[in-house]
Amino acid sequence: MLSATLPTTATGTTTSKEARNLYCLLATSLLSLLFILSFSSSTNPASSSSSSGSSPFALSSHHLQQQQPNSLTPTPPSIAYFITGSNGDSERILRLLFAIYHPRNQYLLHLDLTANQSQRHQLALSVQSVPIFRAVQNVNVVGKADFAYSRGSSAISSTLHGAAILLRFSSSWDWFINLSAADYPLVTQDDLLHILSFLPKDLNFVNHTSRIGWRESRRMKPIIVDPGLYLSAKSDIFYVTQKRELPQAYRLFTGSASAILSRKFVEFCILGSDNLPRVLLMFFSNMPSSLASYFQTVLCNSQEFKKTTVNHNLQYVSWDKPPRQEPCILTLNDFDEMIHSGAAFGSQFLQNDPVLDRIDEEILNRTAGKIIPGGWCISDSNNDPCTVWGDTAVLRPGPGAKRLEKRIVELLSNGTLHVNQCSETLTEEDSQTAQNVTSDQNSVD
Ligand SMILES: *[C@@H]1O[C@H](CO)[C@@H](O)[C@H](O)[C@H]1NC(C)=O
Ligand SMILES: *[C@@H]1O[C@H](CO)[C@@H](O)[C@H](O)[C@H]1NC(C)=O
Ligand SMILES: *[C@@H]1O[C@H](CO)[C@@H](O)[C@H](O)[C@H]1NC(C)=O
Ligand SMILES: *[C@@H]1O[C@H](CO)[C@@H](O)[C@H](O)[C@H]1NC(C)=O
Ligand SMILES: *[C@@H]1O[C@H](CO)[C@@H](O)[C@H](O)[C@H]1NC(C)=O
Ligand SMILES: CC(=O)N[C@H]1CO[C@H](CO)[C@@H](O)[C@@H]1O
Repeated sequence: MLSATLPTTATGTTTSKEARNLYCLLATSLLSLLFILSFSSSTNPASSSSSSGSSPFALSSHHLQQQQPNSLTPTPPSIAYFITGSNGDSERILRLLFAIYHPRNQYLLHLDLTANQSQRHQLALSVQSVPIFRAVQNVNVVGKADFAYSRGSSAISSTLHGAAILLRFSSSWDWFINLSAADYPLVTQDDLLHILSFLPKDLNFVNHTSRIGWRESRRMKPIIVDPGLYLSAKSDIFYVTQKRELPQAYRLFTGSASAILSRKFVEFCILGSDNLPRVLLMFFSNMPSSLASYFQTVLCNSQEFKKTTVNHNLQYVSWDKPPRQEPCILTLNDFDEMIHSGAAFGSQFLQNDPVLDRIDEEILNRTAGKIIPGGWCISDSNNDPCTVWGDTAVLRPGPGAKRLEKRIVELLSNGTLHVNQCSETLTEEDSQTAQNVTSDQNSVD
């Protein structure tokens, strides 16, 4: 898998060694599985129903299935994560990966072109050195990287590139989530997968609004040229002196760059025969910060998908004072509020900030340098329960699932969902702005 995206990595030479390691691992896990089986059958002989299990390791544990019978919960979904970072972000990406890892998911790591190829190579080697990543083969590194200027439009092409690779790698994921190296989870993967398993798989969680406000003059009408699309060295975005009018053929929506998108919608954007995603792609190619508007505008202008949008990306962000242009850096002071918010992810954190250690300890139950434990980790070792793995369909949701459930129930409640869904109703503020736009345009003419 790795060699598919990173052709320079010599995977061939290590195969036999890997196979041996894997064999050792499987042997160890079988041994302790036998131990668990004998233990559980002696304490609880009544429940010995066996299950075929969809685990890629074909190992399933009776012990764990007693705790959480599969029949009561739907099959957990699978998430495809695309994680992007820049020069020097490898460590943050790895820490984030460890904190959101689950064998059911797919992970694609992207160090953008501001990082050199040796960092990408190093990242791939670090990934290769983790036994579970090697065994499941669900973590990959983009070998041919892109620029992703968040103030330009290259971020859209980079996100679509990531989504396209993930579509090809696995036919089984249900949602696509784009994260940056500065993001961190606020619930465990077991919490998230557990809650998502009760939701329709066509929901898209996307902050969106048609009240464009201050963004109109600063983001919608200016014309930019993003050098990330045509230069091979980092260079500044430049603004064209002319401005353009807002489109009439469709309505613009804007929101935030991070979203949770359904597989169906991602396929619509990348493989679909409807031309809307492509037309908008070209329209947004010279608009500032257009990733924050692209998916929103495609979703809300599509009859098929506008009914599937939920107006929240399940991410916690703290804003500066109005006009809310820049998200603040989250610190220990924000801990209570961000956990309380019931969000699944927080953004943005500084590298190795103490608040991340507190999240690891109190929320994720993760030891430094280890993978976040979940229902699939069945080793008895207190040191690292994830050295032996069982059925990946077994989840152990904790308090985070309750918080997330509450948040999602609020979002999906009768009033909230439809009122906030791609709403086109003009508020008084909007019509004011519309008038001001007209007068602006007159003065330009
Ligand atoms: C790549 O970047 C890293 C970090 O900036 C630096 O230490 C290293 O020397 C660079 N390697 C090459 C081959 O340029
Ligand atoms: C997304 O929307 C929610 C609810 O409107 C808001 O609280 C949050 O700050 C927004 N996030 C971003 C990144 O805009
Ligand atoms: C945290 O993980 C340890 C094993 O690493 C486990 O024994 C303990 O029960 C876990 N605590 C919670 C609250 O899940
Ligand atoms: C849900 O909203 C619809 C449309 O607004 C309304 O007709 C219906 O009575 C509401 N149902 C409940 C249970 O509030
Ligand atoms: C529109 O312009 C008027 C005066 O020209 C100003 O008072 C008002 O605040 C503006 N409204 C908005 C939403 O910018
Ligand atoms: C390409 C890319 O990284 N896009 C966005 C992914 O999501 C984060 C926020 O979580 C954005 O900041 C990135 O620009």
